[in-house]
Amino acid sequence: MSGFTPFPPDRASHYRDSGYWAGRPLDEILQTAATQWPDRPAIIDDSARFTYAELDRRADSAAAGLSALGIGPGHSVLVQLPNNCQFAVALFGLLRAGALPVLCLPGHRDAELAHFLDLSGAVGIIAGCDSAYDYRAMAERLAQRPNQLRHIIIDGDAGPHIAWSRLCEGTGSTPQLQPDTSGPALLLVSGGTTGAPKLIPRTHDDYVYNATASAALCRLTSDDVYLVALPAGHNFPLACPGLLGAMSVGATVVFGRDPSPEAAFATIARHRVTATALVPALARLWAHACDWEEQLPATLRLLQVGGAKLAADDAEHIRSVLTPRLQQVFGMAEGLLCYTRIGDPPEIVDHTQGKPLADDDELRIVDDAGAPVPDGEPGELLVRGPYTINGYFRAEAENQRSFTPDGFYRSGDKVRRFANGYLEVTGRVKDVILRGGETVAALDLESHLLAHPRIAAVAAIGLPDPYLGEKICAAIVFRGSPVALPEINEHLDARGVAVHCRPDMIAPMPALPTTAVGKVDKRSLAAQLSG
Ligand code: OOB
Repeated sequence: MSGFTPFPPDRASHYRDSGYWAGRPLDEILQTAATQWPDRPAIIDDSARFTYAELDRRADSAAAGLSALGIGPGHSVLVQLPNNCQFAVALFGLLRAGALPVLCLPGHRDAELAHFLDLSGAVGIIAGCDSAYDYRAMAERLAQRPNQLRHIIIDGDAGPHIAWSRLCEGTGSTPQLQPDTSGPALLLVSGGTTGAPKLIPRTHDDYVYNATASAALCRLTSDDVYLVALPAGHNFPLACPGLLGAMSVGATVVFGRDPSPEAAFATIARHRVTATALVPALARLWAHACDWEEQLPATLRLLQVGGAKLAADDAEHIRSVLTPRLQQVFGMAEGLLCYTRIGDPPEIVDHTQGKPLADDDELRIVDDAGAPVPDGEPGELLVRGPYTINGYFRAEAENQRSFTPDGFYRSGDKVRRFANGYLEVTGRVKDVILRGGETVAALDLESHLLAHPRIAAVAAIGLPDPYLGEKICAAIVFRGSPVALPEINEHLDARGVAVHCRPDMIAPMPALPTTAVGKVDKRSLAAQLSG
């Protein structure tokens, strides 16, 4: 497939020989579950509940309907569905039809979708309906641009377009395909908060490993109930271990549409949810909500937090009020996953972002000149391994920048590695403020500010300044009325923060802008504050 960079043959044989890659198509996760546990509840949402056998049948019908439209091998299709059962039906239906799903998130809008459409050459879009946003109208706007988008498929009021429910009544035959498992199974979208979003081709081999090895590491079993709280198309709730990992062990997956503590706690209680994944901002909110919510998430035995840095104080708070079984996850759609392990002592769970999933994850931590740094020193993380991509999809220029000649992905993350192999994320290489000749790491300052009891959320960014080059602006969401800068500085003083690393100004905000998965969106924040 043009624009896809495969694993080099020597590493591919090594991953096969060492058992990382099983040569199984991604769809086999469902086939196997439907054979082994046909009557177990597979997926549940507010209005539906399917056993594995039912999900399997529906995926077959969806594949037949898609094939009848002419969608099949060589085609890609944008998927922009909310967290509900149809997400799983669409995902497996597309896989069975041999088409490549492009997993967009409900938070993506015209500019991003147009970019994904142009890059992937998608022939169709499967979109949901929502009272809060008109996804159908967005799909229509996309189709008006010059491209090859021929099929608008809507789950809900389809108007003149193809109704997903009708398509899924497909009675034609389901194609029997044998995909090349070393080729792409699906395209994820990059979560970057800088630069244009990119498409990330994940192969059958690497993604089956990603999901099943994560399920094993988290010790998921068929007794577990996993709640998809983050948008289902994101790598974290999809395959780390997420939906796919849970399905691989015959567990039950509950789709949650509303991650607010009120709604999520009720869902957890109703379905006796045992495991879920959150970004730190949500985990913080859930932990604070324990002060006022009556129904607490008592059945949780695994709370994964990742996607952005979790401050140590927050980790400790989460363990004490939500569940002692907190797991930090440092991951990326491009591949590498680091997890703290079940049974790790609190110091490790609170203060590190875990260690790599696979023994064959090769990590290089390098300085600005590309030379390896000693253990304990921060540097940029470069990685290659059995489930890390070798190139973005159709992005040659970007690939020149983002991958070394010997195939390491330059993550742009700054980390330090301890002697025991665990990592601490210390920031993004580029997330620094250049203030009067000093380089200030934004994440460092943010962690200190978050420790203030009246600060609910914070982002430190540099704003242009005629004297300093950049001045430090802390955008802060306060609990209650804003706290003035002098008092904030006293707090930083008490924590020993250097004077030149303190905010020059504070911008109190009702909420911080976020990306589609709920991470702070600094690009849009900077535009907002400098405009
Ligand atoms: C996950 O994936 P993406 O692709 O949305 O974002 C990846 C980036 C990383 O490169 C890093 O900058 C940041 O998000 N990140 C973290 C982090 N986990 C991710 N930064 C600090 N601490 C962490 N624990 O975000 C993702 C994918 C799979 C599992 C978990 C998260």
